[in-house]
Amino acid sequence: LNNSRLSLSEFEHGILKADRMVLAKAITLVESSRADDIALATALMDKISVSAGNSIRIGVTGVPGVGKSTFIEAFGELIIREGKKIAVLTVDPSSQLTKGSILGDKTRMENLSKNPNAFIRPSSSGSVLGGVTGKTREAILLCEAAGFNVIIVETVGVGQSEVAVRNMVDFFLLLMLAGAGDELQGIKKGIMEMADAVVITKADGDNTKRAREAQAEYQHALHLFPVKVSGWNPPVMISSAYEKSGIHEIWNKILQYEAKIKSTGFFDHQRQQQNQVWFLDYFQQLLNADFQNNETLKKITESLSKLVGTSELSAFKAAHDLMKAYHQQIKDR
Ligand SMILES: Nc1nc2c(ncn2[C@@H]2O[C@H](COP(=O)(O)OP(=O)(O)OP(=O)(O)O)[C@@H](O)[C@H]2O)c(=O)[nH]1
Ligand SMILES: [Mg+2]
Repeated sequence: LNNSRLSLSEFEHGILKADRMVLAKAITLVESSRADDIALATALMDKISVSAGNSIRIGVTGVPGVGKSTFIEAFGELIIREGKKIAVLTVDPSSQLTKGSILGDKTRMENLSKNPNAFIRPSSSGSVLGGVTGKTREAILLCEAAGFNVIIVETVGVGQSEVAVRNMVDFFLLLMLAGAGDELQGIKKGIMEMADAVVITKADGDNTKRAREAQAEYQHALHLFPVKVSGWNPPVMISSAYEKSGIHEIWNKILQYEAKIKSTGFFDHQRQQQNQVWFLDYFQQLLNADFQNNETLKKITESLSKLVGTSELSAFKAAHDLMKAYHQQIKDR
């Protein structure tokens, strides 16, 4: 199985049978930029789409070291005991440059990764295409088709990746540290506004009192934000992944949220909107790839760029010339 390429139906049936090896290979396939892989991946995504969607998608973010991985491990163990199957996908915007903390993440979720009802997969943003989140959306659908009904997307809170992740989940959880300075620890107001819940982590030992104080503070801060379109009031909770406290309460809140937005229709509405965003995003990627894979256009781009560099041509005119060349290439196909 390892070296042979799977056929479309082998992929499809393996995924529907919840074969984790096939699932892992399918995610690798959708991440590939080889032309024949893209064709197969497209056919596969089309096939499995009808079996996807049956899950709650939860985004987890927070500054490095806030305790995301440790929390997800404790959270995952709890909800597996409740009979769920959990997939954890990590989006690491730094991994393109530094290969990120992917290995660290795996070892930190050691227990969870051994559990047959869990699937942990760092997403590779190694390719130029797909932006910070790579093929995370495809991975979500593949995991759902394989029967994982709780999907966690972990991303590190350094900026650009949060908005992308917010646009692919139903519920967005922001983890925060107590007493790390009240300047919202570099977490921008915009990110707090996106949160459906805030959790103060590491509420154990000496830190418990500070965690409670931070809880009150942030709850107050959240009250000042405009009412959410979902009609949901984001709570601030405290938790210790070490003592496994507060985890159950967080899961109950998520269930409460899910019930509420399903009854109002916001759940479906949000997913439909996200699909529309995805469609346009993906089309942008295809356009970029179409352009970048053309050798003639590459050469024209280089020579125009030189002329712009020496001020022989304005950037504006050069861009329009390049567009004309692109249209010509399409005609000549
Ligand atoms: N006291 C205490 N420490 C914790 C708790 N959870 C995590 N930590 C510690 O905090 C550090 C960071 O935890 P991680 O779970 O790796 O944090 P992270 O947010 O995933 O970090 P990155 O993946 O690097 O962004 C580790 O040393 C953990 O042992 C907790 O509940 N209580
Ligand atoms: Mg982590």
